[in-house]
Amino acid sequence: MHDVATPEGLSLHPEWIAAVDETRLLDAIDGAPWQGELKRRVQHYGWRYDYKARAVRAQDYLGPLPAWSLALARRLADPELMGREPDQLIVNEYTPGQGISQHVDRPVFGPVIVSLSLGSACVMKFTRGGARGSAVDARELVLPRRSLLVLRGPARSDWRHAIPARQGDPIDGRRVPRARRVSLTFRTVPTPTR
Ligand SMILES: O=C(O)CCC(=O)C(=O)O
Repeated sequence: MHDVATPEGLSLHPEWIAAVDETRLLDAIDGAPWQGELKRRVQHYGWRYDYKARAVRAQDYLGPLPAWSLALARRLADPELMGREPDQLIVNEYTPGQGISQHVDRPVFGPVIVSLSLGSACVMKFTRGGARGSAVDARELVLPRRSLLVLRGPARSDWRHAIPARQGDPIDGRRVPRARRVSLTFRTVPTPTR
């Protein structure tokens, strides 16, 4: 049954990868070039996402996902998760104090978005409503390191998600300082924007 404390369509899978795999993934990611076009550093694989145009176009195809991500992509094809292998991956790096502003992933991406947290926990904030004076519905969820967040249905398409830009998070009644967090957000691109 859906937990009313979380948006419908959201599931969180703690310890989705082992600590040894977390270290291996971080080493592979840090061995690849980072792009610095945003406040935070990113790496794009599969398809480049144009943040200004908020689009993925046919010419933005970058090639297959990197070898270090393929075992994850295969696991994500599980019908309980994405139901097919993702073909797009954005790696985001957040140093303490960095976050991501609220957004809903663009419809150019497929119906399921997943995000794997490495290195540090953080709180993700979900909000809905607020247009034309309606009340804002807000929920907060702790994403532990090595957990997999899955967003589908209303959680993917109706709720905005954000990571507040701050140095620490309230977790289990105490303030936990953040460390460097690296997230792997896997998506599908059914048809690129023209
Ligand atoms: O860091 C995350 O877990 C979420 C990243 C995200 O929302 C995005 O890249 O659009």
